Amino acid sequence: MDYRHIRVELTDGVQVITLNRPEVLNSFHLAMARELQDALAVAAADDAIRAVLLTGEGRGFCAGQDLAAVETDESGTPPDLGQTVRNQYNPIIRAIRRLEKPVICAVNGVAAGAGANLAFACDVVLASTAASFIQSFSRIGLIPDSGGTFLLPRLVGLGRASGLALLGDKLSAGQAREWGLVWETCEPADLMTRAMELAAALATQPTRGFGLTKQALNASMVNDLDAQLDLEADLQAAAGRTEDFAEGLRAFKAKQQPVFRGR
Ligand code: T3D
Repeated sequence: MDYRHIRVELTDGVQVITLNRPEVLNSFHLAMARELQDALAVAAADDAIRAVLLTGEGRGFCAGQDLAAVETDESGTPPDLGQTVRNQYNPIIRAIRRLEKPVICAVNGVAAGAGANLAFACDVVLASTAASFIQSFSRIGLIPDSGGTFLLPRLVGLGRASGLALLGDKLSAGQAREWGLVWETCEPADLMTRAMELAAALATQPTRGFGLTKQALNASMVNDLDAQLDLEADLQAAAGRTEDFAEGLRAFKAKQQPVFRGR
């Protein structure tokens, strides 16, 4: 696919995806959503890609739905927002959570609405000190989508999730870090260097093991302890059959650095 609204580059095993509609703070219309869906499908299929780094061009990360692209018609028929959510956002959130490779998000500026929840769906979130997060849905009469009502209570607890969703207040990068929504904050000028360093390091690690870890963490959000213990046993059995585990064990015994190939 030719990308017009995102940029995609492969460097050191890292697929860097940059949302690229800076004039509207990288808000989503259908075409940009389709391109991001395609890039994530490529990431899943291409063994040369061992980590994904998602960021935004310009002063914003992503302002959620492009509100200018929401169709209204003169007869007063309301737009079918359910269709937008099903076609645009749900496939992206599912793809990120199901991708058996780490997804790092470098939040370079404001992340609002679906843009905030897109960031929170990623595995490791870095944020510039200039970044902020807003569940702006309530400001226009909508509900948090893109996994927000699932992930936020699990990430920050019901009280904070309710406050964020109902009040729609801007959360600074520092506050988001204190609340555990962000792994690390850095100066704006350092964000991409730090994010790339982290993503490139993850891309040299046991990718299959990461994929299995993501499966376990996803399932932990709905399983009880018994089910999760059983799943851990199954997934550990699969991890034990990977070439990377054999390499990790060999290197440990030989007191050498392992060379993981993601197999
Ligand atoms: O189909 C469906 O709608 C269902 C799915 C919903 C998912 C959602 O994400 S709903 C939530 C949609 N997003 C928002 O409500 C956020 C709207 N934007 C803002 O509240 C503010 O722009 C920000 C708080 C994010 C940033 O404020 P600020 O002051 O830093 O920037 P700005 O001046 O408001 O925006 C800069 C430009 O981007 C501006 O255009 P202009 O005036 O320079 O030509 C603004 O109109 C444009 N822009 C920002 N956000 C959006 C947008 N254009 C279209 N859609 C946007 N979401």
